[in-house]
Amino acid sequence: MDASAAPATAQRVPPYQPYPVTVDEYVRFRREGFLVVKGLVSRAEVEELNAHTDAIMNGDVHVPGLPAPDLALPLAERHKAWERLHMAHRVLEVHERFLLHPRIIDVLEALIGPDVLALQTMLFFKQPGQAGQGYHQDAYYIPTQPDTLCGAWLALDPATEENGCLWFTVGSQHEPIYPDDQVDHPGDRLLDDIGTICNASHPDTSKNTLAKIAAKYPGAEVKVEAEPGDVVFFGGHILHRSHANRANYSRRAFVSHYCNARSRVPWNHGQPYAGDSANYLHILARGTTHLAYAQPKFGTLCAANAPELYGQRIFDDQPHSMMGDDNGFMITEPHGDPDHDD
Ligand SMILES: O=C(O)CCC(=O)C(=O)O
Repeated sequence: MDASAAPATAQRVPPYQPYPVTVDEYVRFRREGFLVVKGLVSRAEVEELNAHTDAIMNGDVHVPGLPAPDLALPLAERHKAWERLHMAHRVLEVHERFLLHPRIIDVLEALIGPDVLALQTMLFFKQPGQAGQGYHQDAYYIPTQPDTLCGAWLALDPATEENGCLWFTVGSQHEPIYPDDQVDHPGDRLLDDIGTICNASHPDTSKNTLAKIAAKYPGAEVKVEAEPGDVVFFGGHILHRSHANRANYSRRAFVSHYCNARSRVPWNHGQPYAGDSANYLHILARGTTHLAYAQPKFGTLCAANAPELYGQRIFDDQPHSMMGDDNGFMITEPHGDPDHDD
């Protein structure tokens, strides 16, 4: 075929080996509340993100909207100034590319899809001595309605107990979202007996009263050590935390959050938005939706701008669900079979 006749998107598609999610992985995600996919992102890609992270800390890359680091400070001191960077996918191409990484979205498609909306990015620098994050539930911070939030935590350095890896309280994924009375937080207040918490995310368990909820699951907290390129997926309700970095090496991670693209999202990282939901500001990563969505600012290929690749690829006039097939893989299945959908 004459290359000039190829569709524009086909010419731009990077080499991409899809990640097929098994039914067993889906079940583990539901049973444990989290799922580790080893080596989902290549070492070369991790190195690119690490070089970018170093360049930010050294002042070689400027993050629009943030002051440049104080170059008068010694390097080690300067590095301590960076803890985490939020929502940089709106200003830096590389963050958008990792937010929409097709293999990460393959897994999300199976776990919470098939329609996936990309909401948020955080780059954790976690240099030696930097603090961890105490018990919290992510859906407390990022509400989605229906609640379909899922995090994807990409290890950029080896994450160990010593440098502050993630810990999950298995079983707590079934807990509601606890409201905080001190900050007028909604939580799952419709539950009569829910009670309230305070100081979510505080590392001190005598102040962070989610520790009392964690205590309902004795012996169920598991540490998740990870290698660069491993991705940890976790739902919005599971109690999790990380401890301070006590090592002399960094524990960097790139963390993104997503929901099913058919959930309403009354959230724009604390920034204003028009109307009753901010879906129109978040990017459609996979599938389709009847709700609004944004285009990626830097043109990373995804369902929003390349529906023929990442959208509803077959029977596009029919709704789809994720289902297990006879070979033990999660697949996208259209509805509309008269034998089943009466
Ligand atoms: O990476 C960490 O230390 C904490 C990350 C976390 O808890 C989150 O992204 O919800």
